Amino acid sequence: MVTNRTFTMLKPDAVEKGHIGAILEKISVSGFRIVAMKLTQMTKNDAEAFYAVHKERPFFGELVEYMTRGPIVAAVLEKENAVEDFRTLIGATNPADAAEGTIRKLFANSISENAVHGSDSNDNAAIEGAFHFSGREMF
Ligand code: IDP
Ligand code: MG
Repeated sequence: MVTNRTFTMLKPDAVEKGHIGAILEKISVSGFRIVAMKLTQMTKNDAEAFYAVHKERPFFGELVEYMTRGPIVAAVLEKENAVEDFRTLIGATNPADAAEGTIRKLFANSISENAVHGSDSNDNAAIEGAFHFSGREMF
């Protein structure tokens, strides 16, 4: 069993709707330890760089607009099997397809505004965590 880290963002829609506390509670009771966390807002450049892998997708402009419109909560989380277990906890990209009890099922309204981000691999978790936090901000 390997303890590892993932990276998450509580996206602008979740923050706007006042869901920070409820989502952090789900994360905490699911066994994730908070390694780093802050309220921050991405610039257009930040969002274009963070989501560069999607730059050819038709929804890229909408995604950048959404992710920059207000503050997010960025966090690094630690748990055994963190990346995969966190993806299970958040549910499918489209909340309509997300399993009952998942964060997206509970708190998201649409495939575009889906409340929360979760890294898709250990390598991307490290890259995304380092995008938002310096080493001295991780505990
Ligand atoms: P993920 O967040 O579940 O990993 P990705 O395919 O990596 O999903 O997409 C990144 C983000 O882009 C999604 O979380 C969502 O906010 C947005 N997105 C994905 N697919 C669509 C779409 O078909 N229309 C609009 N926005 C989308
Ligand atoms: Mg993804």
